[in-house]
Amino acid sequence: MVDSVAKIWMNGQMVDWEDAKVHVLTHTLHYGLGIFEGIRYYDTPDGPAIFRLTEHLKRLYDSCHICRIEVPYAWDTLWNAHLDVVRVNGLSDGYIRPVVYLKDGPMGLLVKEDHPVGVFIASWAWGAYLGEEGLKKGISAKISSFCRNHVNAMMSKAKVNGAYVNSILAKREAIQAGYDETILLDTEGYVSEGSGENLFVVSGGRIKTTPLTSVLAGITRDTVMTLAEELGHEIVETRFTRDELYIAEEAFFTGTAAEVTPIRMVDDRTIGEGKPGPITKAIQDVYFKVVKGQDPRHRDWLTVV
Ligand code: PPE
Repeated sequence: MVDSVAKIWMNGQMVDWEDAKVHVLTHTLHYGLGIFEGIRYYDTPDGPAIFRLTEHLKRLYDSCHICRIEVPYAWDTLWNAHLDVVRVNGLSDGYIRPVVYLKDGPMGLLVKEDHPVGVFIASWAWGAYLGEEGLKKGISAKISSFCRNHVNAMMSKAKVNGAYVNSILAKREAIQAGYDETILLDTEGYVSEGSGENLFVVSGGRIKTTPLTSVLAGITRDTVMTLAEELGHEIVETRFTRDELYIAEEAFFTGTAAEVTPIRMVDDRTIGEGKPGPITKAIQDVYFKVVKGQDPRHRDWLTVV
């Protein structure tokens, strides 16, 4: 269970945690068309600060645009609601989960423009996504027998609720087999991403990441690309194969939940020396300094609550 906090913002009001409910005929529950985001806030010297709220909110609206869902609230309303959720719950750091969902309305697959749309913004405390030890020592991953959703079967730029069935199938398979996380290939067989993370490798001294085709345009991915360039590294967005991953010097996942998590093993092949490599460690280190407001750069990424 998620540890409860006091309040959830739901359709314009702050409601008590136990009262934040939807009807069983909520359309999104039946068919999965809905949009969500995952945002973290961190304890900084100036108090809790939300990391890259602008970019997350933009992706929320963009995802809705892709799926032709009209968000019934203005940008400023949702912006302030995120801040209010953090304030009212009083945690110093945590995770925020806005969801835009199709309410109960006409059933069936013909979703009309006037289908009622709801929005809620929940938050909870969420520690290291792949475990504290994983963050420090790296995790193991298994290439999935499931492919990442094909780009013309599911919109990869939209964070659609239903798209995550693909992630859940892959993740469960990997955990069942004794690994910490899964890595999906795209439908052409190239490395795509984790169940909820983008993927980077250090290969021949260069940092590579999957281009924005089959993957979500991760905000952490973008953050890490910026920070790595500032550390003097060149980043190449290019396709690579699973065997290139096997012989990479380093590999790591990025994501709001996963932050920067080193990968120490893929399909029982040790990556590099089987522990976080120097480039991964340097990026991880600067990432945590930036999100926690301990680095003078990129203060514009932080919204102090
Ligand atoms: N790919 C996928 C498929 C994905 O779900 C995420 C985020 C990312 C890449 C990284 O995106 P970003 O957070 O903008 O850097 N996954 C979210 C959901 C995780 C969950 O288990 O729930 C997250 O990290 O918040």
